Amino acid sequence: MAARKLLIDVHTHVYLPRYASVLRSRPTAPRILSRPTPNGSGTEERLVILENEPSGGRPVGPQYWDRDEKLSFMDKHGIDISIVSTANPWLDFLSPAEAPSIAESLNADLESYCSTAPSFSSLSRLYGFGLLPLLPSVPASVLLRIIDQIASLPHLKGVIMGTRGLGKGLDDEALEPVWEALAREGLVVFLHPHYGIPSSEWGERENGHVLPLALGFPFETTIATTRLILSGVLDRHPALRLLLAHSGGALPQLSSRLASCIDHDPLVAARLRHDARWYLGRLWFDAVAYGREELAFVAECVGRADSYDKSHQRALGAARLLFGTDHPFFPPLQDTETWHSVTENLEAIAGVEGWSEEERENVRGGNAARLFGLV
Ligand code: 5CU
Repeated sequence: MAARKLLIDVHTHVYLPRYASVLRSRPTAPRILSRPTPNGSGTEERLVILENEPSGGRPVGPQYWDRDEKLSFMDKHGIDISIVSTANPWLDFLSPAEAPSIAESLNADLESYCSTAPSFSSLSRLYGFGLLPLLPSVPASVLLRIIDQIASLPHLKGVIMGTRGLGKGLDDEALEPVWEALAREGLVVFLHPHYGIPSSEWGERENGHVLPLALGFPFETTIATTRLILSGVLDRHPALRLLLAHSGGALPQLSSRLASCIDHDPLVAARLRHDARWYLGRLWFDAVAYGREELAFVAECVGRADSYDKSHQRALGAARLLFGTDHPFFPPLQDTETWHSVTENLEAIAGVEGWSEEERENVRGGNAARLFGLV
């Protein structure tokens, strides 16, 4: 099958049944709680995962754990392949003693979720990102053992990772063996936010989930990736492949300011091997930006590492952007056949000025097929 015809979703989540059971067993967030339905006719489950989430949480149901629901969502939107990841907050709330074995079990569960899915040609419709027990005091030897496990599972193509690392962020020296092993094994790191920025920044007016999701999530990714770049991780591990959620947040917009601040800081100026903007061209970005102007802008910033010409930059950047949906988050408020959160991202890809049809096809699936070794 020609890779350029595939629609591949690289940003799509699941709470596997084992994980949902853990959430159901918890008295505090993150948790799944059960309560009577408003009309009193039965019970309903609600998901409470974000800081300051209203205590009643949000509706949660089989779309979060049932594989048939994932496949039916894919069919409805013409998605051929999904690279599925556990949704936030991963294992962050577990104790360092219990997280490693739960990580190993969930990785095995995800392999079986993918490997027993329908396939077409020589490909499965489902692949996955595994989990690492990234918690303070989990020894490197345990992390390396679980990286080995993930690398040995044929449908797992990488790991999903939050921004806290082992508790001190992604610029922590203790993560060096982890970066080295991930790079050596060719596992893609999908960097995803959860914590946002302190909720004190959101004021007193009730704005639902809008500020934490629209701004907090991308700012968290921006800060974490910047710290990773500043610590030289990408210089020391050139083979490390990082995929940033939500098109890298504000990093493209702020990359020249970052470069200038580095240039003018005596402590940091000599630390990196490259100008800060160069590192953008070494990263991958999901195309979950909801607008063609934003995609065009990200592509230009990413392509700037290798060209001075604006339309060439946009074309080069197209090789680093990958379609995603964020399913099962952002369902439509009214019942519709397809999800606006998905069609809007597909329309954005179709609408970027200056992209050739081949570049659009690459963003839809060709780039993912190559990044995850599906061709
Ligand atoms: O709506 C949300 O809370 C989320 C979330 O938690 N994680 C995610 O990936 N997208 C939306």
